[in-house]
Amino acid sequence: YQPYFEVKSGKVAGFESLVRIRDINAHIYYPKDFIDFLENSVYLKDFEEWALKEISEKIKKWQIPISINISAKTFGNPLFLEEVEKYLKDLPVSPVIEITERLYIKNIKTTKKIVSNLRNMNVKIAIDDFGTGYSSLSSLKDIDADILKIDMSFIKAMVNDKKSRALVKTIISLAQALGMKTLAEGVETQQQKDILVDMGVDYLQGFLLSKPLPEEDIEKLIGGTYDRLSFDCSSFSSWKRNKV
Ligand code: G
Ligand code: MN
Repeated sequence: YQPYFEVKSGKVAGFESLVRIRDINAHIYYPKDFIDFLENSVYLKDFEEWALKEISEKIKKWQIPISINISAKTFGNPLFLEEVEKYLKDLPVSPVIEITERLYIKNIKTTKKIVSNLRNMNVKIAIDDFGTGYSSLSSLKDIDADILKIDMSFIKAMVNDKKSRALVKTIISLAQALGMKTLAEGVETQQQKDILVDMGVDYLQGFLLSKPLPEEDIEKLIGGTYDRLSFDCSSFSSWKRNKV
């Protein structure tokens, strides 16, 4: 679970759930090592059902929004909406489903219908990797989402490149004008953070603030010290180093 932070309050606003496999030798496998296999295997359905159930339980337990990344293959499957209804509908705190901009734009009519169904179940929508691969500005008006996640490549490039900076600034203003929140992905340096805060981004996520954490660490954090999950009073990473 990787925390993301609200700039206005400086506090953690939610977690993005990320899957890792730990084998018996404690070796960690990342999605890039297994996602293609999984998506084309008979295990996909069980895996997804497990993931949705897990998120639902954690949201109820931790009382904080949790995002889940959904692949194109799953998103297009008619059973997907049924499973979301079973596990994520009308939770006390809204879950967030992340889909890539690519997927959204590729099949805009179908996607819009599914998204509207999801939103009726009180599920929020975030657009992942926003800005990559498509002419995003013209497609923005067709996207019905709660959060735009600005791709890490822009966050990296904007520090030394004026044009990238202008692009990030424009994405943020446009999103604001269209009633969407913005989240900067992959924030790794203080300089990136300062520029983004100055531009009015709503949320920050990245190694500067926190790496993804195992469930056990989140449990420890939630245990009474929630208020310290803030980048204003103490950076989350240093808090972790001192306390855990
Ligand atoms: O595509 P998506 O945004 O879902 O990818 C999230 C991935 O990005 C996770 O695997 C996470 O570990 C990684 N990640 C998160 N924050 C950072 C960061 O600050 N720098 C880098 N290089 N990777 C990050
Ligand atoms: Mn994501």
